[in-house]
Amino acid sequence: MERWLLCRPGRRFAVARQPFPTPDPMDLYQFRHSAFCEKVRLVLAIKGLQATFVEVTPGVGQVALFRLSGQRQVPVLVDGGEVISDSTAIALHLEERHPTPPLLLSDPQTRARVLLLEDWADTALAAGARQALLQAAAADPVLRTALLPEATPDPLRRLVSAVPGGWMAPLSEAVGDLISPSEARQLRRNLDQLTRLVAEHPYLVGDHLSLADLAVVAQLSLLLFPASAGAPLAGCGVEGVADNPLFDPLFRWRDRILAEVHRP
Ligand SMILES: N[C@@H](CCC(=O)N[C@@H](CS)C(=O)NCC(=O)O)C(=O)O
Repeated sequence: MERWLLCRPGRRFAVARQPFPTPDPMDLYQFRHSAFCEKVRLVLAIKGLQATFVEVTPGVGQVALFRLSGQRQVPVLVDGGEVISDSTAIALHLEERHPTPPLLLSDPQTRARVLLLEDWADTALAAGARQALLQAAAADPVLRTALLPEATPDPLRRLVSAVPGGWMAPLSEAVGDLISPSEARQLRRNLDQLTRLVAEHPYLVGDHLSLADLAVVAQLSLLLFPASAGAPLAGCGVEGVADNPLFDPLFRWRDRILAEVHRP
């Protein structure tokens, strides 16, 4: 069946670790640079599952996504006959269908810690990281051009890149996307706490990799893009965070988790 009505063709690729195909083909509707989509890709990768990644075009693609899933946000996973939206719901669905390796850990207390930390990553950390990235992109033409949807026509891409950074800041402010000084301080405090946690323990909860680690790692990708983001984003990030030596151990931990998941 043709599944390309939603999105521009050309971006289908699969997680490569699984030696055997899963019984049901899965499609992940995504924005490539969304941290919530990255979280789902990490869950798929650690479980060795294959999925076709379908890049959704912001706007027009989301109308079709609404028809598919009843809402307009990515990620959406289509697993056989089931359509699941929201990264947490997708992670829980995959955990139930493919319990190995377990990402919620076994005992109820540990599971509760994993889910609480995952929710913190998806809310407070996600909001801070997104605002900090938008602010950085407003000032940096390379960053904001690289973050444009892949379907963006070249003339518009050139136009966005040509706008001087200072001109974008008031626009960003007008739509309430700029991070306030107190939010920026809170983000740095939270990153500092995370840095301390990972300095003492290889994983955020218990002795094994869990959904909490993957949720935090996914959001950190907005602050310092990992190698998997590709050129020119890989290695770029939010000034004051990505280039802050205090956070080096945190991003080294992030890269170690990505290596464990077999992702660059
Ligand atoms: N709680 C959702 C959040 C998903 C979300 O915020 N998705 C963003 C991309 S990062 C989106 O689709 N934004 C488009 C829109 O809201 O129209 C999850 O965990 O999946």
